[in-house]
Amino acid sequence: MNQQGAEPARRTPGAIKLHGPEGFEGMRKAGRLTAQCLDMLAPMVRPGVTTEAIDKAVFEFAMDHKALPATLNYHGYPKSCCTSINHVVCHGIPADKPLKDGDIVNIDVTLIVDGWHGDSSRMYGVGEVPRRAMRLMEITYECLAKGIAAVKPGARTGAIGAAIQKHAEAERCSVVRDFCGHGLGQLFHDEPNILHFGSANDGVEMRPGMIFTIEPMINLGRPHVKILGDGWTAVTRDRSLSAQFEHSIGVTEDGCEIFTLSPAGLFFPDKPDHPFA
Ligand code: HM4
Ligand code: CO
Repeated sequence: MNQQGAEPARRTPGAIKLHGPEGFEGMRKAGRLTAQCLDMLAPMVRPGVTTEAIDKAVFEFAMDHKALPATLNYHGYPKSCCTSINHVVCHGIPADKPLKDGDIVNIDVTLIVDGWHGDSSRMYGVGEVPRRAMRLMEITYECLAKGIAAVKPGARTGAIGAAIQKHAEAERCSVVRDFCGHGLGQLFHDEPNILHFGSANDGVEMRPGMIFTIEPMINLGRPHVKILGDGWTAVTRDRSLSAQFEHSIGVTEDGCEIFTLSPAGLFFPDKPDHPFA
């Protein structure tokens, strides 16, 4: 599509695509549907529900809306979403184990709509959530908000990571180093890498038309992770709780556009006063 459009995606010397209005329009549709899918899951996330049932709901939502779940068969990944519970950092595989009262779970969905990828994840509390878990979710949400606030043309991508790390560590939490945000559009994972830590001088200069995710993973304990024997599930080495929030965004002339805002205001309903709750 971007080969024939009036304003095709251009390539910079750093090989990072700069998308035009067609790309932004494609991302709005994909991002909105992904957000609606995550909204649809909110009332499902309660004690006794299996992550397999959540996965099935994501698959059926995609089919009902002429979309494809990007993770399904991606490098052998077997499911339509990732469900990462408690000390699982990311890429948890939906299974037949039921959610239990007090769990916190990240659900990460990427839907492909007309070739464009909308990628977002949120935290959901299951029943009554302990105060320290609630606090971790709040801090992680704030880390994403601060990362997004650092997006503007002329600044470097490192400004995003610096803002996130500063807030996480001020709250005595740690930033996972092993996974990062990524460029996306007609590809699921593209350049640039968006680190969630580091210095404002790191990375590449942001330019209008760049599209990427910001998806900080924040731990209550140490930052180190290990991958389980299934080859996917990343867990904290110290088994401390981990949380993650993710939006897909596009850099504009004066800041950024968030493609995956919740139409129902359910991105993080526990903080309804926040910028994109
Ligand atoms: S694969 N989720 N995520 N996540 N991958 C199945 C479910 C998945 C990822 C992923 C965050 C950042 C980067 C990536 C990635 C290659 C190297 C193949 C492009 O896979 O960069 O994959
Ligand atoms: Co991923």
